[in-house]
Amino acid sequence: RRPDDGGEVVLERVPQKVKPPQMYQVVMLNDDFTPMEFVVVVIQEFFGKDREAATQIMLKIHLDGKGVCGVYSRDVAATKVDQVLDAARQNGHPLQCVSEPVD
Ligand code: NFA
Repeated sequence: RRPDDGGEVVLERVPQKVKPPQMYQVVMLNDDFTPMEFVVVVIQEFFGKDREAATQIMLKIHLDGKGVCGVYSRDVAATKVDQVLDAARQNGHPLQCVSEPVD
């Protein structure tokens, strides 16, 4: 403090520069070959859905051609995509999945 500041304390407000991170949705694509049961299990395993929610998402993908399995930060979304693609490859299924920024 200054010698003659009379004990005054000044607290400056520092502008908050933090903004929420860009989020990414993990979108799964339909194909004609991957078994429905495999897709349901994958959605349960990697996206933390119960069997009922996973089945609804799978059917949405089957009927609409694609569907969102979850929304995450960039790194987590990329990991989910890798996990799905690895599991699909290991089981000989052509299941595809991508992550894309929301908005
Ligand atoms: N369309 C696939 C089938 O009829 C099921 C499927 C659903 C595949 C969702 C990929 C994604 N066996």
